[in-house]
Amino acid sequence: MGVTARIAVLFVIFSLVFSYTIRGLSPDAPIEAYDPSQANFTCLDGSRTIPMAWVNDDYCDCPDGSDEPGTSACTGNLFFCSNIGSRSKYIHSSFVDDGRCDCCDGSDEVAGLCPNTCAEEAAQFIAQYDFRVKEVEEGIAARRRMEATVELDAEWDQLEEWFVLNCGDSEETDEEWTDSCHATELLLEHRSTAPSLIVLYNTTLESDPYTVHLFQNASVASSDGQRTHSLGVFSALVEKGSTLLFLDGAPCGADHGRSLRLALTCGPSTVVQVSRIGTCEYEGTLYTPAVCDESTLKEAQQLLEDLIEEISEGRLALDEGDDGNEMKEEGGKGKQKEPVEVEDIAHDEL
Ligand SMILES: [Ca+2]
Ligand SMILES: [Ca+2]
Repeated sequence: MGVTARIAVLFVIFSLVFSYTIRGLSPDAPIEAYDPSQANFTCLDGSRTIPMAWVNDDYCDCPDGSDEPGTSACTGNLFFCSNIGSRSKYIHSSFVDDGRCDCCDGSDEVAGLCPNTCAEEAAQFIAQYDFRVKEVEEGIAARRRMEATVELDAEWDQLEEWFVLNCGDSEETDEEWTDSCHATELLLEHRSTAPSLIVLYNTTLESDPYTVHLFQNASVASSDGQRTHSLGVFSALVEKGSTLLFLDGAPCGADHGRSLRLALTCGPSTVVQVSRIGTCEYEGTLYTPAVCDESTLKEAQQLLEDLIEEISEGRLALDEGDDGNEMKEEGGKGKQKEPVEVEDIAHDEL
């Protein structure tokens, strides 16, 4: 046997012996700790050493849950879906072996239950990301059309004049300021960074049951439509001017009023989406061409490129025979433990 052939044989043996994957194990976890050729496994928090056969045996042995990356035995664990050919992701361990397909590669359920839908999922992701690129391109074109028809500088000058006339020096009259003065000052601070924002001033947008009067206030109609509750007055532009904060709306809890965070996002037209995320908290997105620029487009293009790269790398790995589930049989439900002699180890009571 020639040297090359010997190296090839050794490589195959090496691959067979040392190439293993553990069901549900995060790529960030130390895979060597789970080497099935070892007799024992030490919980990653160092608290216990157990037989290797107790890894992914559907019984929670380690206080940190590290012996069960691929079953639902330890509450609070995250299960890693390799999803080769699409995007990898984590799911809560309670979704493992629950009879529903959560990973596109089917790795969260017993073999054969879930068809591999990663190719279809990847195609959907690419279509979504590609759609976003086109949306941003349309947004930039819309912003340019808008700038061609609206005298932005004149609008800003007019607002500045109104501010000087009605609000005066903020240092002296701060407490007497109206909400409009405060809002206008905040908006004026963004004249140079986001010149198109001026077109949104005083715009009223509706998204049933919400009404947002940009840079002024926001409200929500009651379910019977008979009343409206304030979601707050415009109070701040945060996160480098990318989020509008409306605070001190109608009371709804013991001590505080409703509030709304509205993220400004590039979109081909100006629309608002709002939803309630807590008892008194609301969150939303304001899509508008006013904030579309070349950097937004670059970001969207980069996301698409990264996605295609990730999917291609996964497909390449798949072609080379790595299906990401080599040790899947380890996590089968109801598997009985073999009696193993390990000193001072006993299963916790359920
Ligand atoms: Ca276990
Ligand atoms: Ca599942």
